[in-house]
Amino acid sequence: MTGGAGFIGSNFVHHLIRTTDTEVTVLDKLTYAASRESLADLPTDRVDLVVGDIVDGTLVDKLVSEHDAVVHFAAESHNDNSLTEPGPFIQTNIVGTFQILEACRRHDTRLHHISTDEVYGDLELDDPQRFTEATSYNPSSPYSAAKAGSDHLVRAWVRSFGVPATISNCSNNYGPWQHVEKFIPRQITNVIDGDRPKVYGTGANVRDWIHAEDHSSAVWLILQEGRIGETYLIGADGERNNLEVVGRILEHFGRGADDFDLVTDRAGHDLRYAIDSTKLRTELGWAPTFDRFEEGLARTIEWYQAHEQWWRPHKEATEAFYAAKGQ
Ligand code: NAD
Ligand code: TDX
Repeated sequence: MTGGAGFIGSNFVHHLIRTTDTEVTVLDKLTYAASRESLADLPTDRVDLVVGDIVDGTLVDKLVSEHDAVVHFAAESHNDNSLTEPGPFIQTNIVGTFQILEACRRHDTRLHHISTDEVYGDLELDDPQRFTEATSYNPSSPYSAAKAGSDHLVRAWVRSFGVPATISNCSNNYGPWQHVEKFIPRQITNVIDGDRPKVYGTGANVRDWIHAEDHSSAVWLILQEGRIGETYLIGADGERNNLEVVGRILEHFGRGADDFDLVTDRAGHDLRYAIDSTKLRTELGWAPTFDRFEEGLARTIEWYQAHEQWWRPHKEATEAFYAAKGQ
C-alpha cells in the first residue's frame, strides 16, 4: 500500500493487523504529514515500511511486482496547502498515480484507488440530493482537481488496458493520527492549549463525517469483494456544519458555546458535501460501526488528550502557517 504513514493509511494498517492475517508493505515518502510513530508497536514480521516516492517509477515497479494487490492512499491531502503551493499536488496525486497504474498494468496487479467526495464539487445547504456514483465531476480546489485527475486516469487504465482496479470516494474522515492542520484536530488541540477554535467564514459549511476505522473496513471489503472497474462511495450519514462540530468540542471541555473566532474564509471554500452510500451498503453489505458522530468525536478528543507527545511537535508550525493567512 502507499501512504500508510499518513492519517487514514495508518488507521488502515492498524485495521488490517487487527482484523486479518495480511502482510503489508507501506511505501511512503514520509512528508510533513506522515509519522513513523503512527506505525510503531505493529508486528515487524507483518508490516514493512519502505521510505520512497510514488513518483519514482523504478521503485514503484519493483514493489508492485512483489505484491498481490496495491491500495493507493498516498496523496497531498490538504486543501489549504494546495491553495498556497499546488505543485506537489500535481506531482504526487497525478504523476504518482500514473506511476502506480503503469506498474499495475505491467504486472496485472489488483489496485484499489482511494479518492474523495470533493471531486464532485459542492452542494447547496438545502439540496435534497446527495453525491452518488453517477454525480458529475466538478472539483473546486487544486487538491480536488488533482484527485479528480487521478480518478480519471484509473478509469482510463481500466478501460484501455484492463487494469483490475476499483475506486472509492469517501467523505471527511476523523479519528486518531490525523495531522493538526485538519479541522477537528486543530480545534481540539487549540482548546487543549487554552486557545480559541478558528472557524472559516460563517461556519455554515457542512462536511459529512466518517470515522477512519469505518473508512478502513469499507476499503478492505471493496478490495475483497468489489467489482472490477466499479466506483463505490463511502459515507456514514454524518453531515454536520462546522459550527456544530466546534460547539461539541467546546462543550466536551466545558468551555462557553461562543468561545471561538470566525476567521478569514478559505478561497473557493466548498459549501457542503454529502454522500449517498447505498451502493456500498446494499451491494457489499457494509455498515459503519461509529454510527453516532458525537460518540466518535468524544473518543477522538480523548485520543488527542492522551497523545500530546504525538501531535505537539507539529502544532507550532501549523499555527504559524495559519496565522500568516489570518486564519
Ligand atoms: P495524509 O496527508 O494524512 O497522508 C498522506 C500520506 O501520503 C503521508 O504519509 C505522506 O507521507 C504520503 N505521501 C505523500 N506524497 C507521497 C509521495 N509522493 N510518495 C509516497 N508517499 C507520499 O492524508 P490522509 O488524510 O490520510 O488521506 C489519505 C488518502 O485518502 C488521500 O488519497 C486522500 O485524498 C484520501 N481521502 C482523505 C479524506 C480525509 O478526510 N482526510 C477523505 C477522503 C479521501
Ligand atoms: O481551521 C480550520 N477552520 C475551518 O473552519 C480548518 C483547518 C478548516 N475549517 C473548515 C474548512 C472545511 O469546511 O472545516 C472544514 C474541514 O476542513 P479540512 O479539515 O481542511 O477538510 P476538507 O477541506 O473538508 O477536506 C478533507 O476532507 C476531504 C480532507 O482534508 C481531504 O483530504 C478529503 O479529501
